Amino acid sequence: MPVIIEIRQGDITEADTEAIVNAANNHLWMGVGVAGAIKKRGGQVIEDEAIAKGPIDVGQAVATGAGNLPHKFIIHAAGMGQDLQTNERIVGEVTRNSILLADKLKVKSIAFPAIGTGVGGFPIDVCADAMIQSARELEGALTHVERIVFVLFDRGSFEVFDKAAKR
Ligand code: AR6
Repeated sequence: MPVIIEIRQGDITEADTEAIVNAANNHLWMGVGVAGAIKKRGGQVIEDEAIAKGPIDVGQAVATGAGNLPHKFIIHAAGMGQDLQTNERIVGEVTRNSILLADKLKVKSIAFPAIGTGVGGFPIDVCADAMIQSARELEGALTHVERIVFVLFDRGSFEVFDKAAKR
């Protein structure tokens, strides 16, 4: 099945997808950035459920409910360990594992933030290439996921992802 890849600017908690991805660490406590926004709008219940499922290996993902958010699932993508650092290989791997988990959960649409580029300090251009490549590589291998949306908070990041997706 073909997969539609979309690049949007905005707040990921407002994404019109069945699942949204949290930029997580491997112990799954939810700090600032995307995690803070999800916790604020979805409720503490999400962090409690996530922590109970951890720790997980860096590069892996787990799903929880979405609390007060309208989504079916929050997929917590562990892009880093407790050093809060990441790299291209991990970002690619965690993107792949998050999409595969969504597919297993019969999710049709999933939204990602730019993993690692906030607290992680990872460069947005390398992130864009790694995440988009991982999404494209799964085309043809998915049963349920038909739409993958990348939601970028600021205009500059949006432009970098938009350019990477057009290559
Ligand atoms: N919607 C979309 N993108 C956002 C939002 C939002 N509401 N808020 C921030 N961004 P970050 P990381 C962008 O720090 O680097 C936490 O402590 C932000 O501008 O959320 O992977 C977690 O608990 C940046 O481009 O994730 C982990 O411990 C991108 O999302 C750790 O931070 C990712 O920034 C994860 O760090």
